[in-house]
Order: sequence, then C-alpha cells, then structure tokens
Amino acid sequence: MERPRKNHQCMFEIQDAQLERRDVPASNLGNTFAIVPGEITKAGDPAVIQVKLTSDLFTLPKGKATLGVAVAATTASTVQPMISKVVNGSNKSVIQPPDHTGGKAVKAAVITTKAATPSLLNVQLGRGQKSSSYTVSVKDKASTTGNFLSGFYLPGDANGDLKVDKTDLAAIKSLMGVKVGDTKYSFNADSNRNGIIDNADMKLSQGNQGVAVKVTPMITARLDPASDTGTADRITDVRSVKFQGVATPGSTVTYTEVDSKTPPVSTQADATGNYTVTASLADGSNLFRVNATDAFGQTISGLLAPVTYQANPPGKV
Ligand SMILES: [Ca+2]
Ligand SMILES: [Ca+2]
Repeated sequence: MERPRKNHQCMFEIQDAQLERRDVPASNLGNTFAIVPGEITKAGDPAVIQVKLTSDLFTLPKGKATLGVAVAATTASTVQPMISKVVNGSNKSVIQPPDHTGGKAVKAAVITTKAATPSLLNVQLGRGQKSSSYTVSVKDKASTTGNFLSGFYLPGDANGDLKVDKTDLAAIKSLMGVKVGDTKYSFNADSNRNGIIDNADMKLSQGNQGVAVKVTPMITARLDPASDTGTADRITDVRSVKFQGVATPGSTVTYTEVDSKTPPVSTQADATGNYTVTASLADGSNLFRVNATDAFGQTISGLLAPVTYQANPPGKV
C-alpha cells in the first residue's frame, strides 16, 4: 500500500551517499552547501544540531541572509524527522513564518522517500562579528529513534554556484509559473522549494542578493601520480604517498587507515579549499578513510580506493 502523501509535502533530496563522495566534485548538489548528520537517541526527545556561521565562510553584505534547512531520514532509518525549532544565540526563533500568499500547494509529481519541506531561517552576522551560532532542534513525528540528515541550502541561488546575484534573478524570472513535474522545473530556482516557481522565490532571491557561501558538501582526494610508481594502478613502492584535493576552505582534513596500520595524518585546507597530505603506507593494502570537518559543523567522510605498498610494483623499470 502506498503511503498517503501530504499536499504540502515537497521534495528535498539529501542522500547519505553524498557523505561518502570521493574524488568527485559535488556538481549535482546545486545550492545545498552543508549536510549535517543527527540522531534522535531517545523517543520523544528532540535531537539538537549546532551550526555556526563564520565571516570566513559566509559573505553577508547586509549583515543578514535567509538560509533554508530541511531534514530527512538516512537510508536505513525509519525516523520521520521534522524541525521543531531553530534559535539563535539569544534563544530567539529565527524561522520565517510560512508564506501563505505564494505557496499554491502543488502536489509533487516527482517525489522521493527523502521528501521534506524546508524551513527558511533569518540569519545574521553583523559587521565585525566573527561568527553567529544557531541551534536546530529536530523531533520525530512518530516518536521513534534514528539517524537523519539536515541539509542547508542557499535560497535564491538558482544556478547553484553558491552566490546570489543578477544571473539568479534572470533565471527565476525566465521560469515564472513553472511547476514541479514540468520539464523546465528547476529545484534550485524554486527558492522556497514549494513546487512552484513564482514571486515568492523571486523575493527570496532579491533579499539574498550578494550573499555567498564558501562551505561545500564535498571533498576530493587524488593520489599524486608521482606517488604511484610503475603503472598507474595504486600499487607503489613509495612509503610516504601524497594526496591532493579540495574541501571547504579552512576545514580540517584527516586521513585514517581503517585498520590503524599507520598513524592518522591531518592537515588544514587553505583559503581556497586546496589541501595536500602525506600518509605512510604499511606493507600490502592500505584503506584510508578521509574526514573533513568545517567551521559550519559539517563533516564529510569518504573511503578511498585502497593503495598498496609492494617492493616491485607492476610496470616499474
Ligand atoms: Ca547563483
Ligand atoms: Ca517556490
């Protein structure tokens, strides 16, 4: 039997596979900039997620912005998470009241099990203020326990480059009246993600003009070709191999061999997000888990393809 869908339910897909990405830029994540996991551990008790806006990672020309957040269960979880409140450091609610003028309650033609209606948040970062903190409380509709993901996105960023500018206004304007299910429908242009692109989305984009986010929900990890002697097959006779990649600027990147064959190594991504790390190899196969933790509170984790140390690697002359 199919579960009845709520009229107001709109799609917002966040998959835990996105936490496991490796070696691929997150081009399909659009204007989603952070995916933060949470867990409801006790039935009836909300889970609490802390996020931090920092002046290094968020450009807010008017000192304020609207951000969107939605929660969804992880693949294995039966929890039905919903945002119960979001407060700032002074314990004041920052959730915008629903806009009843724009939302025409379009029934989504394409809906996923990861569906959730986002909440829009009014966030601030005053001039000279280094950071501001927010607390998201998430409870389960059916009072069960389980794991979920919170996805944060930038409303008004129609082309998913994590900047809101005139290009985005033009994109939204060109899609006025387009509904979910139409071939032209753009998830990113639907700023409030209610299934129809209209004036409400335009207003959000206008309000967020100039806002930019440098947090990115991805990490790349590439074995330096110079560390892969002989054939390019990840079999090498180099003991200390170099990896290069990209993560959120300033994030801490850690490589851990899953069976602790070698000690973990850490580095910090630079202001443009680039990092390099040198890890030592034990004899035979080495399996590294990569973690990147950024100032917003997001950790991205991925498992790399194994790298093997061997005295005479194939193709070595
Ligand atoms: Ca944009
Ligand atoms: Ca909309």
